[in-house]
Amino acid sequence: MKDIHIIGVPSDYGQSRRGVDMGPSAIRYAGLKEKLERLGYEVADLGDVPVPTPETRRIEHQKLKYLREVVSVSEALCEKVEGVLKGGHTPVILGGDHSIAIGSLAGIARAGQPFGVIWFDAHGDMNTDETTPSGNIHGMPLAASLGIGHEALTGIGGIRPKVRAENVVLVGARSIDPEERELIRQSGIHVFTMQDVDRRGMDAVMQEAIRIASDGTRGIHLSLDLDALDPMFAPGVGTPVNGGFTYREGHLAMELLAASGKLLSVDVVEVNPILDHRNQTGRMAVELLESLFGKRVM
Ligand code: NNH
Ligand code: MN
Ligand code: MN
Ligand code: MN
Repeated sequence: MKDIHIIGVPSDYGQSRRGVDMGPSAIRYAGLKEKLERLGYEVADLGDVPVPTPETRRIEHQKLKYLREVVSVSEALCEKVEGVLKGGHTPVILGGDHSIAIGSLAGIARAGQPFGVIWFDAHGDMNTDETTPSGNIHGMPLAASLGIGHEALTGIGGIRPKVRAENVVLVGARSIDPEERELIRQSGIHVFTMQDVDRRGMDAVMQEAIRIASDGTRGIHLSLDLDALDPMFAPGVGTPVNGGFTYREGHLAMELLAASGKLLSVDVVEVNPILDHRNQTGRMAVELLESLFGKRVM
């Protein structure tokens, strides 16, 4: 059993609501380290990647808000993740908004290729500076990792693309922007919408997702946006969308990934304690991670 190394990334530069920078604290406070230790792992918390203070920064580019800060945080995270993987450990990366995944995937790519990605999200995160309706970079990290979009984002870590479209699976989608939809089609990634989950069931969808993401790769990175879950179970997110995964669907997906033995690394993003109710979403994140790392009933 590989050791787990926790890395916090208290950055909210990828979107416009403050609070998601407190995500790492909320997830730690919900007992992450102890609960993973109880499953039998050696767990080291490496602390946080340095993030500049938002009150000292301004938006320079309306279609790529806080580009400079997102790039600097991503470069720092990339280096950490690369080191943890090269040391033979499993990185558990705590966001922060989803823009931080650019750094996660860059670090994984530097540590060894190819790898697959399962992207759990209500959204596509496949916008670029040319298609974004918001200018928020948290709507762009999957595109950037596939080499699509502004070169300052696609070039992080020096490898472009980080991941091949044929090994990328988006699960839980239910809010895609019009031009983003076109980019998703052209990219060739696999998409399982909520309707697919409704019709085929989470078991079949995840078996297929795991097969696609592990086909010819050395393992799977899970990028877990808490807004994939229904807001009933994860209210503390900046952009909630109705009609998401139930509590059990979320856990079943994690349990199936655990059983696959293919997990390389995980990032858990978009937990916003200011919008949460008594850390319900932080606790949800920890419970999902327990299932992902093998917690079982019997
Ligand atoms: N697609 C929208 C945008 O680009 C919303 C993205 N929001 C997310 N993504 N939370 O996961 O701004
Ligand atoms: Mn950090
Ligand atoms: Mn996302
Ligand atoms: Mn999302």
